[in-house]
Amino acid sequence: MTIADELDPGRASLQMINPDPFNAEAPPDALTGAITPNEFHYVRSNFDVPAHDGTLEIGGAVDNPLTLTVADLRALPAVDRAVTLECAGNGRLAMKPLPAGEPWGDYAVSTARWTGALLHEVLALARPTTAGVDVRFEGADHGTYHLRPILPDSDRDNMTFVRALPLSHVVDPAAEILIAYEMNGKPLPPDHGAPFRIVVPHWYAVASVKWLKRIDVLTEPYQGEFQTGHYMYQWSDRPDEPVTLMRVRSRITDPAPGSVVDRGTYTVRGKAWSGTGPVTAVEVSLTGDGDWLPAELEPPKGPYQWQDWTFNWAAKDVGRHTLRARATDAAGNVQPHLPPWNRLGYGSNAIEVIFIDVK
Ligand SMILES: Nc1nc2c(c(=O)[nH]1)N[C@H]1C(S)=C(S)[C@@H](COP(=O)(O)O)O[C@H]1N2
Ligand SMILES: [Mo]
Repeated sequence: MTIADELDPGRASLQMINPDPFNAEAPPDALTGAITPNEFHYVRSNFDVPAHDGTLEIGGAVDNPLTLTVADLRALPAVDRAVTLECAGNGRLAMKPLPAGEPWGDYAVSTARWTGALLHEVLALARPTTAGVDVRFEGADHGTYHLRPILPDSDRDNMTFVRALPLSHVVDPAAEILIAYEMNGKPLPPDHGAPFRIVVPHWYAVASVKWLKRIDVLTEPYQGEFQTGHYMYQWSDRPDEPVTLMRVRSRITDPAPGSVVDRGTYTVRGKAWSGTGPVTAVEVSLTGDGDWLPAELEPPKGPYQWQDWTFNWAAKDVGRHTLRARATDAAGNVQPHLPPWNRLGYGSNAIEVIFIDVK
């Protein structure tokens, strides 16, 4: 039996974190499926949903500047990829002292199937020059930033969402960065970047610029509020680092934390993912005393999406029981017991601990 069979999971809905700009976590149930339905995919926006005229301009250090429409993108070969997106601030609430920034719990993570053109094929049409270093992606969203800027020359009342990636990563066919115009088979919803956005597999989702308006090839490394101000790990004991790949993480999706169950044998279920994946092992501890027992880990359904795992748990004794889950990835990264504290609260990937009362 699974505990999910016993519990009424309740009606799923997004958990609003901030109405303006609209930021919301996925409902816990959204983590149980392979794909998160559009209406339950978490939303993280730094500004209001902008107007977008439907065109994408490509310029900077290119030999053939271009303006493209969604029809032009649709005319290119379409690629479909399920991609797990996680906000770099996901799990921030677990950090003590609590950093500034959106107080995300643990549900700013979701997996959608994105369809679009390959960014490297689109960029090739514009013919980047050999002087290119970074590629700058500008969203159509702009206005007053709801957080206090970090960079001294950021004008809080007049900001635009801009991110950059190294040109070498953008032109690498293996990176499979998409300019996506469909999410789970439907045109992109407004909150998720309509009419098109980039989707950067394996990276924290801040790299996946929504409402994409301009792409520019730069001959100098890009600096800006959302690149070298916010979205930097500010460690207390070592130099700052940019937020890039998702850190290895597992979640327990069933049983629900704090549930009360009868004695019996249960299937504990969860998800695990990593930007330096795939995940190679998930282990469960029932005592917190070093008893890491292997969970059954499913192979990845695709290269960029979370993996399922299960663990058979014999709940023999009445009382409070703790369950911990810990993932290890192909690069040898293992989840830590404590979230790696940094001043802006990114990359929180500590081992999850839940308790269940057996009656
Ligand atoms: N243009 C634009 N793109 C953006 C953002 C934004 O504020 N503006 N937020 C980023 C961040 S921090 C995250 S976590 C993801 C969230 O994508 P989603 O809302 O589709 O889940 O979008 C990224 N792309
Ligand atoms: Mo984010």
